[in-house]
Amino acid sequence: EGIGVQEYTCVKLQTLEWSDRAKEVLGDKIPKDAKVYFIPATLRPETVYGMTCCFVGPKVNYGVFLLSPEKNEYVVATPRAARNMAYQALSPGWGVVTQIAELVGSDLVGTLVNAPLSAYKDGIRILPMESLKDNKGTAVVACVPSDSPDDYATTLELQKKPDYFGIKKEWVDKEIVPLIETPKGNLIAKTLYEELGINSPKDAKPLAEAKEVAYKLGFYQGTMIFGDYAGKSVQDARTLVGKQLSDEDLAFKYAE
Ligand code: A2H
Repeated sequence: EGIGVQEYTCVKLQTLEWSDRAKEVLGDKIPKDAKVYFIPATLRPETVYGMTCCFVGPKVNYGVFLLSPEKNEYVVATPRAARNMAYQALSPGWGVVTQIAELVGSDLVGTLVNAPLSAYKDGIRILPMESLKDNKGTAVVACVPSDSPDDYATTLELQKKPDYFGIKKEWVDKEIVPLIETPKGNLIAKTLYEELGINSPKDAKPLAEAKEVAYKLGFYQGTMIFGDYAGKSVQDARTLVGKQLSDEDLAFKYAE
């Protein structure tokens, strides 16, 4: 862990339909008409257009926490993230954490959520990512396989063994739409995955290298080729999409 402060954008993916297992665990704990959001923490808000699913750690413990009593809004996050949020005006009061339910990541798999600005207007699924860390961000990750090598690697793994992971193949079989033109083409994650001979999400070393190279080429030298800011540099689009999402109450900033 570094010593700097990392500022994330948490995108609000509203729950449309809970998985069967989540319904069992939640029972009648979610208040009527409440909105419950999965809130992936991202450093690349300009990539929301390419979200194909959303990851949780299957063995990670999550809670459902009150975000805003006025708006009847709740979030799914780790207790650790909820505590941090309580000191960033992202809870009912300063330092106040209100938890209404407790679940394990695997309970959440299959839940259907809304993905703002993405190509998938009918929603995307919550899917398992075994390499996801429980102590970073909200422990919820937006899957953007076009631009994140980790997301690409997990997507391929889930596509190979849907039964093993207890998911439906169509939940993960989504077209990967190019979002960003880079000096190494417009599907940087796939290109690096293949170039570095990566075979699975467990290939930690080459994946770390791919992540670094993808960030350099995508974030610093990339140009948007999709969405409202096509033609703009990725760095400009990052600010513009971030602002658009917060203006429309579709995201908030979270630091740790
Ligand atoms: B990024 P840093 Cl397109 N476990 O968002 C594992 N990974 C996590 C995580 C967790 N608990 N919480 C966040 N992340 C991921 C988009 C993205 C990201 C793209 C390209 C690169 C990239 C879509 N996934 O990150 O350690 C999230 O994935 C590469 C740096 O705080 C988040 O941003 O620097 C990033 O890691 C945060 O990593």
